Amino acid sequence: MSAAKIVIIGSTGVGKSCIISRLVNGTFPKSVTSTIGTPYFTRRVKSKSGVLDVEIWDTSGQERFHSLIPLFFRGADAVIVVYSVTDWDTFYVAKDWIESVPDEAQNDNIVIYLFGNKTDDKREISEADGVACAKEYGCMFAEGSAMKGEGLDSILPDLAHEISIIKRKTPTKKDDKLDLSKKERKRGCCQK
Ligand SMILES: Nc1nc2c(ncn2[C@@H]2O[C@H](COP(=O)(O)OP(=O)(O)OP(=O)(O)O)[C@@H](O)[C@H]2O)c(=O)[nH]1
Ligand SMILES: [Mg+2]
Repeated sequence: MSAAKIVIIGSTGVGKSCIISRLVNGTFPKSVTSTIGTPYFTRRVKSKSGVLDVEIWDTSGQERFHSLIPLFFRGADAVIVVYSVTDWDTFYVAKDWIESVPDEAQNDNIVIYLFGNKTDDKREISEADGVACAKEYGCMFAEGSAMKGEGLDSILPDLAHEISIIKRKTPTKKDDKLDLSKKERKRGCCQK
């Protein structure tokens, strides 16, 4: 089975890059700068369905890059939508993403995983709010802390399992590659 593509999105500062660092290296970075560009990382994940290689694509939550994010949904099997449990604004942004991802990705089967980060910090959003949101949109959910290394262990195995099931059911689109040039041409008139 070819590598699965997972894209991580959410407002700036919610901890996406730190979460990836935990998922890929098992460490929390001592210092981290806001992401520019879209680096990706690879990992081999064991799940109930066997072994799956995954690519995890980091993105920038900065507003000025917002309209570029959907470019990276092409060919994606899953997105991890991150908010910070300390900040309602990031939760509303996460909801907006959850609503728009299947359309933007042109993939109704795309797996969506909602993750509430920074549970070690002063909380504004309860776990019940997160659970209710995930239930409303039918997505997977967990919350935790990249800083403490809590709540992250099951993300990749659960996603890999779900992706494996969907990949077995649906034929792969071999030509579904990222094509920046086409999208770039569209921008400038009516893109967000
Ligand atoms: N308290 C706490 N702080 C965290 C946690 N995860 C990340 N941070 C801090 O949040 C800040 C932003 O983390 P990043 O990983 O750069 O956030 P990001 O979502 O990648 O931000 P952009 O790249 O700008 O979109 C950093 O100062 C991290 O140390 C966490 O679980 N708890
Ligand atoms: Mg980042």
